[in-house]
Amino acid sequence: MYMKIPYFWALCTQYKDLEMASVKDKVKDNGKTKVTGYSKFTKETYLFWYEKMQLLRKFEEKAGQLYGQQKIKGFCHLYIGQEACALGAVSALKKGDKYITAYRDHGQPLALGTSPNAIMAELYGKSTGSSKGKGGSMHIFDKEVGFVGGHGIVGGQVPLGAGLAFAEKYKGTDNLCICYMGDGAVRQGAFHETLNMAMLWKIPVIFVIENNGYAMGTSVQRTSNVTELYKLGESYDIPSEAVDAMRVEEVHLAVERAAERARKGDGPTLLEFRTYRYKGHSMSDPAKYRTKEELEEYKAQDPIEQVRLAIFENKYATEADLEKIDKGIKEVVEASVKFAEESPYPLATEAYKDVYVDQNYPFIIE
Ligand SMILES: Cc1ncc(C[n+]2csc(CCOP(=O)(O)OP(=O)(O)O)c2C)c(N)n1
Ligand SMILES: [Mg+2]
Repeated sequence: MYMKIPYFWALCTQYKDLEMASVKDKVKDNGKTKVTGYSKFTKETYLFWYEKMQLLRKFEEKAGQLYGQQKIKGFCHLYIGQEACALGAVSALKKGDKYITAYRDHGQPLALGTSPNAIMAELYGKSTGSSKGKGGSMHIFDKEVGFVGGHGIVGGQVPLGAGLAFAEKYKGTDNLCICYMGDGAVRQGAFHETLNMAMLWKIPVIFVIENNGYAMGTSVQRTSNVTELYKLGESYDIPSEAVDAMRVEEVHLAVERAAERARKGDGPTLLEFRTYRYKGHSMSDPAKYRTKEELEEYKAQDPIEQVRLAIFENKYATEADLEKIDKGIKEVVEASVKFAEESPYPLATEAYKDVYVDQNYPFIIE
């Protein structure tokens, strides 16, 4: 059974009972919510968001094209439309914090500052890639920026994320782990076991459900009675809230609140980021299970356009300034393609390297 009303409007009705952090800043303008000011955010923050979100978008638009030309092979899941989910977290957290996610994993490392060259080379399967060409699109890793993958098993990263956070608590740091997952992952047993233990042990982890409405072609409504996913955290006494993740400011504020709780020793928070992916599940998905109107309703709330609007409203930059940023991004993306194309494939002798930490692991046959 498919939804009777467009998904977006179903979400709006769900939003109305929620206390959104900056609701006082919003006014109604011809029925559309318009933000008049998130006063705590500076010009630098807005320009950081704009530049990085554009980088994510342009990088992935290029990756999509290259996939079509069969230059990129294997799986490729694009994050287009969900950019605010990564950027609002990066601006709210600090160096030393860990990030982990599923296979839709180009956005977080790009937002954190991993070189676009290393990510593009990984998509090409080249030895200069962030996982030496052995991971591909679903397995980007970058220890330097705290990005711990890139995981292909739905929900598999959830216990790993809690484990990363436990390690920080055990070592006595004030770092935390932000653990992203899709709406499909919350129907996995491992998710529930992890939430239970994380709250019991007050582990400094922020669980983020990126609710983009679908797990492959299956809508949230078709998998459970519980469609307001933040409520799942409440069964484990975890402070939980839904967030309008088409607005990077809302993401930042929610992550900031969760981080404060985690660093104080109060344990996990569950955030349901309400978002949307503009493209199909992966490159081979024509997305026939949803309507054009539904997609357009989300595009009208585009996270980058909303940041652009806020920049103009606050006079933080002119159109010409943003065009200059866009031009720079285009060059960075083009350079990453050149770098990937000119890089060598890994040698066959690399196949057994970096598989096990223990060099004498008995099953390695040279
Ligand atoms: C344990 C497991 N079951 C099934 C799959 C196949 N699979 C890959 S992605 C996916 C959908 C997951 O959707 P969601 O968690 O909502 O993430 P999204 O793709 O929307 O980001 C499924 C079922 C898998 N990778 N792992
Ligand atoms: Mg999903």
